Amino acid sequence: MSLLLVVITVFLGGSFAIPALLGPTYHTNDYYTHEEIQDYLDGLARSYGNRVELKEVGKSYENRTLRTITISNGDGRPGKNVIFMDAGIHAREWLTHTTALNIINELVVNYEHNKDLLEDYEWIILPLVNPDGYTYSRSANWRKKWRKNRKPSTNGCIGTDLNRNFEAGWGTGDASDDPCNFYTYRGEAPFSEPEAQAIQKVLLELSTSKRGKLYVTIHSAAGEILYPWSNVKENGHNYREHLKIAKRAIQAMRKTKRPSKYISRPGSDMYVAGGVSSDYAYNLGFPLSFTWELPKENENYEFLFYPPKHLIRELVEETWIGVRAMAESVIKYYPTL
Ligand code: 0X9
Ligand code: ZN
Repeated sequence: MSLLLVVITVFLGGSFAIPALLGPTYHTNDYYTHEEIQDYLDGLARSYGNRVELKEVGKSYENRTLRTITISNGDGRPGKNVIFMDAGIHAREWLTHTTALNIINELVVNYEHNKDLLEDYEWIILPLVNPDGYTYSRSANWRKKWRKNRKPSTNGCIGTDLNRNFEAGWGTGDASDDPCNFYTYRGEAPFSEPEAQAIQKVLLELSTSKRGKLYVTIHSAAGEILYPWSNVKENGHNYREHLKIAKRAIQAMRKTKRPSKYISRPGSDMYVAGGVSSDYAYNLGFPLSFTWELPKENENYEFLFYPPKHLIRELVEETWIGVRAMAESVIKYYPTL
């Protein structure tokens, strides 16, 4: 090999050249910080500018930027249907944004394998709804159970449960009116919280334009795919379609090496909770709306809000198989199911 070739080979193999040439890589070896998530999104926008668009949809209480990534196949056809997903509403559910990043990675970096999902649909993903709560939950071990956002209320207690802050049966069921409640404080009023407003904004745009067909909000950890309603003990009008689609996702995941346990039912069968985002989306006219609760435990019965790092890969890969199957059945069969 000539010296020139050696130099080029070493250069291309170096840590600077590879990311610059191939774009950013998503690693499953750790939980990304809010900043690392933003860097990853920026890198995708730089490398795949024709298929990726970033949009600021709000600011968190502590002024962190909330951004969506819109993924298309770059053909420029306007008015396509949209699948909208978010993750990280609850601070301690670390696996959820990791899962969202893997979904983004599949659609953008692994585009060639997944482009059928982008033919007639765009995907909009808000990977981290609650960066303040998440950052707080990372900052010390005893803060790891934090669930709410970080905005103080008038009596000095901190945080609202963002998944009780939406205008859909606000305040009913498992929702607290006590600002000091550690888990389920509903907030001062529906949409009192900037992070819930950010999701609302996206949902409103997509329902007004009638482009929004499927909303999936990713939570953990229960191993359930929940459909409307959550705030009343009733089924949504098209619950059969919801159930069929969820079952297809679960069936697809059963084919993985070590399948997690999953069931599907209306949210209110788990427990009645008012003010949740998936009910709000359904109310607005999203025909399909799910709360996807990632698996609860693995075979060692480990608690899975923040599974051990070595399990991240197989968990996010399993979920992608389910998400793919869900999207496929929506794209192929909805609304003729
Ligand atoms: O309680 C919630 O907000 C969600 N579960 S979590 O453990 N991630 O907090 C579930 C919301 C869906 N609706 C109902 N279960 N009613
Ligand atoms: Zn949750």
